[in-house]
Amino acid sequence: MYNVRPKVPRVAAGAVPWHQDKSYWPDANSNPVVTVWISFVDATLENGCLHVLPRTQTHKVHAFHRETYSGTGFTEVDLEAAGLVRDRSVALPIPAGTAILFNDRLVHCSTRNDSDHVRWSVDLRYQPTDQDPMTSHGAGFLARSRKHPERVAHLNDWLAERPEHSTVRA
Ligand SMILES: O=C(O)CCC(=O)C(=O)O
Repeated sequence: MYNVRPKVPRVAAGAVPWHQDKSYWPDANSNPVVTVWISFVDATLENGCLHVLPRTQTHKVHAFHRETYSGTGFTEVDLEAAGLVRDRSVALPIPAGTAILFNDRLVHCSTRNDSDHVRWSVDLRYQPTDQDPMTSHGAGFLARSRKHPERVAHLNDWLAERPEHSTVRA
């Protein structure tokens, strides 16, 4: 599934709080998803680029709640309760057309857009074909390798190499 995001200037709900993408899927430990986040404009500190907490991509799912201040109901990790340190975060400003890839464990956020233009981006999410297509989040698409269209990744192919996706929560 995917989202196209027009992050409009000076709207508080444009800021996305610290979260792991996994928190958006109820079957949180058996549906590995990789996000490909592509900015259509230069993503900057001013217009609300992504920020990440390095090395959290190997964590299990942290406790989270739905925030109530933006009107959007984003999921949010309480960094302190999770033992995470905001000061270790890294901002990822990138030129237009650049892609950032991360897994569904990486703790990340984006700040609000304080520029005078829309920060357009798309986040494409890829998962094994035998997993829940998550239709409640919109229509998805089937991606195949052009070189090896016969190859299909199943959940067990993913799990074999990714201990962080075991069924135990953090
Ligand atoms: O585009 C943004 O500002 C946030 C994107 C995000 O958090 C995500 O794709 O999971």
